[in-house]
Amino acid sequence: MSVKYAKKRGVFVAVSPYRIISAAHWGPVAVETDGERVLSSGGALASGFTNSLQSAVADQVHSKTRIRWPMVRKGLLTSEGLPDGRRGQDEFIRVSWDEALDMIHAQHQRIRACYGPASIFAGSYGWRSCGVLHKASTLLQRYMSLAGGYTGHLGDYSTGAAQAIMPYVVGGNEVYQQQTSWPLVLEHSDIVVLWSANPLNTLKIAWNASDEQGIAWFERLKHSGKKIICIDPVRSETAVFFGENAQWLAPHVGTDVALMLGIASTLRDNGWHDAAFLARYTEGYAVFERYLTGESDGVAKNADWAASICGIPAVQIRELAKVFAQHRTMLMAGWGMQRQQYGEQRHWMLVTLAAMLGQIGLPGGGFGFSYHFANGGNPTRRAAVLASMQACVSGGAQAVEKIPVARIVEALENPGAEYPHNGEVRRFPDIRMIWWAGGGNFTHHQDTNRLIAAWQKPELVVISECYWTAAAKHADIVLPITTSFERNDLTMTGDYSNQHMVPMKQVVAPRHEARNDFDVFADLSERLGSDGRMRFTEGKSEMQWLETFYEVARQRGAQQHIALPDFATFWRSNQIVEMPESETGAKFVRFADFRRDPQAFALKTPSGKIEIFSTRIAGYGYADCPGHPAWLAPDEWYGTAQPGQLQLVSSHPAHRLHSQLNYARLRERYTVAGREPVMLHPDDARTRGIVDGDVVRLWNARGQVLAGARVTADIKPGVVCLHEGGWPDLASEAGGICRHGAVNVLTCDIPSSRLGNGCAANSSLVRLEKYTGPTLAVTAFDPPASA
Ligand SMILES: Nc1nc2c(c(=O)[nH]1)N[C@H]1C(S)=C(S)[C@@H](COP(=O)(O)OP(=O)(O)OC[C@H]3O[C@@H](n4cnc5c(=O)[nH]c(N)nc54)[C@H](O)[C@@H]3O)O[C@H]1N2
Ligand SMILES: Nc1nc2c(c(=O)[nH]1)N[C@H]1C(S)=C(S)[C@@H](COP(=O)(O)OP(=O)(O)OC[C@H]3O[C@@H](n4cnc5c(=O)[nH]c(N)nc54)[C@H](O)[C@@H]3O)O[C@H]1N2
Ligand SMILES: [Mo]
Repeated sequence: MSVKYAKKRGVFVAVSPYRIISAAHWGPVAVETDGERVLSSGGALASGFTNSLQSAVADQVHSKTRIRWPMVRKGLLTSEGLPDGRRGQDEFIRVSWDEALDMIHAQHQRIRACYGPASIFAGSYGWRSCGVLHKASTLLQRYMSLAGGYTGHLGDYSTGAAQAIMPYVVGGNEVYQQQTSWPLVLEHSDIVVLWSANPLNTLKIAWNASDEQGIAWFERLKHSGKKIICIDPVRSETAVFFGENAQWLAPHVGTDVALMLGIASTLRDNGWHDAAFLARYTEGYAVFERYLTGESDGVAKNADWAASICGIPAVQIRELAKVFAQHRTMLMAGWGMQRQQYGEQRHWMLVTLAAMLGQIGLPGGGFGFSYHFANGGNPTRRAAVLASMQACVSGGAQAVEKIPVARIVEALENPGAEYPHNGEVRRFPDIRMIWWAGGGNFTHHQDTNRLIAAWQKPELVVISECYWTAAAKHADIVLPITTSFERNDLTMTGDYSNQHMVPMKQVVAPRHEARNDFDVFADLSERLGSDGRMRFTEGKSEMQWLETFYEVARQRGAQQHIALPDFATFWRSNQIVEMPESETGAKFVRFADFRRDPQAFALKTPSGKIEIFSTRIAGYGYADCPGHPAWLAPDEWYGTAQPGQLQLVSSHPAHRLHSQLNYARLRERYTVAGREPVMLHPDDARTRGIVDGDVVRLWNARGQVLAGARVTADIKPGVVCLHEGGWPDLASEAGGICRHGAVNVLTCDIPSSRLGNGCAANSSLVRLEKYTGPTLAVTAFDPPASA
């Protein structure tokens, strides 16, 4: 269907009533518009599953929490450079775009001249909207590369521990790599274990647009007659989806390594481990075996020992060892269990267990760390893949410094201090300016009260946002940015499959004074010098960039005998292009080459083999990450809980992406008493006099939040689950309580270890009681009064 356009408020938009194709992390969407407003939206692929997130476009565009125009905090206007007042408490004043950009330019130049490029933090981590052009954080970094460099970030919050350890163990990160293809899993696996994985929730999104095939593969698994096991303290949406076709095992939070050791020990004691595989394909098993048997530390890690730590009965642990050894077993692991103190140990021990089973590199056997993410295992297509915007202008500066992404508060607190990271000694930069574009750091970072204190230190904080998030409310300068439905872009679907190419066509004109990140940074680049704009934009408009990225795809496609129409025809058609299937993609088995010929296809580890003992890691001498996988008891877990304390997990939410869409009507599906729901077991509710639907207070030494009680037997007693991404709503009265239930007010901000320095949010204890204080209305989604 071709779309008719008319000029409205200076831009061409589709005319009424039309169905426009666009996309989000949650897949391609068809948006119905009258040219002025979004009327409705839904999935544009026939995937057979309804993804709730796709219905939210009207709320995204028309939300009353949109930022309408540039605003400046009063304390900055009254004393530029030496910020006055307190971020988060000051009034905001409306300014024009030119005033805002002039002010940013002047302060940016002053700070850069005084303290150098490392003082400017543009790491700006986050799930900005998808698209190959309007990549908020990339555009920020592109502008900063023109300005002379900046401090960037290392790693991510998702897999900070696993992605750091895996290269030492198997030579690649595993978490963002294609998995053994689903058709082979369905054909060959007998047992599928979902270890700390909840694909029913987490497959709703991908880093590009989701190709939406993952849940259908799990649906086929459900009816395959194979044995399915879910290991999770929560009976997750996935365990519920499998119903009686799956077994649910609920260990104490953070104790999975003990459970895996108990299984490993049983394998070894019965001679069920694959000694030939270990000898041929691994390095250092003998050292690990001395730990397993207790020869090196006096503690045998047998099933009884494991049971006393993880809470799964020893008979069940022995049974797991037996069935794993007797069948083709695929260990599919998610990432919640590595977002913990000593998180590196989880996936290292899981690879070790898989190595003992000897099935790595066989179809349907071994391990897979991305079946729950971005539809890993959905076969890779033969594809014409789009090019995309780069973070560095030609001849520009790269990041001059980087900090592990989840150590931002530690960095703000300790400028100039040395810290260990992944075998190096690094030094924190002295950060004086922060710019976030495309991330929600006030919802994503741990220990919000500690963050708020550290956040007062920089001389300038700029936030580019579509909405009045908590970060925007704690900024000096707030810039209103378009949503992806107010601009043109392009995306592939499937981070691994490249299944489709999708036009992301502008649906409506920008709301209020919102502008594209691209145009904001182009204007600022012009202020950097006479050729600044030209170097940033390369003289291209939005549509010219898209045509450039498309032409690259067309050339890549031609090499694979895929013919794409010319750009104008493609764009006019308003259609998704599906890429052809690939036989090699469908037959892909992870580590098959290595298994076939371990010399010719040696892994990128020092020994070329799977490293169960790593001489390199042992050489770092980290107490929190020894030379082989080990059980290390965390500071906050079941074993250290005082009477009344509960283990807190902050899993990823079903009806939003982190904090995105929290303001949308989808809230009605999950809120309890108008707040974030907290899952707690009936036993824990009863002893506290709590019934389903009550407002409860959760607290620890770090902070306190209100939430709505969801009393359910779908969680292990002693564990509570409050999903990540709820918007903070900290009251200045009532001791700073969060009225809404933002979990990071309660989580601890410590590194997973000094190897990965990853996020360890899931190692936190809390207390919980029925709330009896004054009624506190939720104001998280209200713009500041002055806005
Ligand atoms: N306790 C706890 N905390 C966690 C986690 C956990 O499991 N537990 N998980 C962690 C993980 S894995 C992650 S990935 C992080 C997620 O943290 P983030 O990725 O930072 O979270 P989002 O809510 O997706 O934030 C994206 C922001 O970008 C804005 N945005 C969208 N499009 C654009 C655009 O085009 N331009 C601009 N300027 N802005 C845009 C959105 O409005 C939103 O505010 O959270 C981490 N935090
Ligand atoms: N709908 C939706 N999908 C998403 C996201 C979203 O916000 N919403 N976020 C996306 C992003 S950025 C990421 S990184 C991924 C996150 O993917 P994951 O990190 O895998 O997701 P989580 O929900 O944090 O954790 C998965 C499961 O681990 C369990 N778990 C927690 N602690 C433990 C433990 O100690 N042991 C065991 N065995 N299990 C434990 C949790 O209860 C949860 O069910 O999801 C992605 N997909
Ligand atoms: Mo993530």
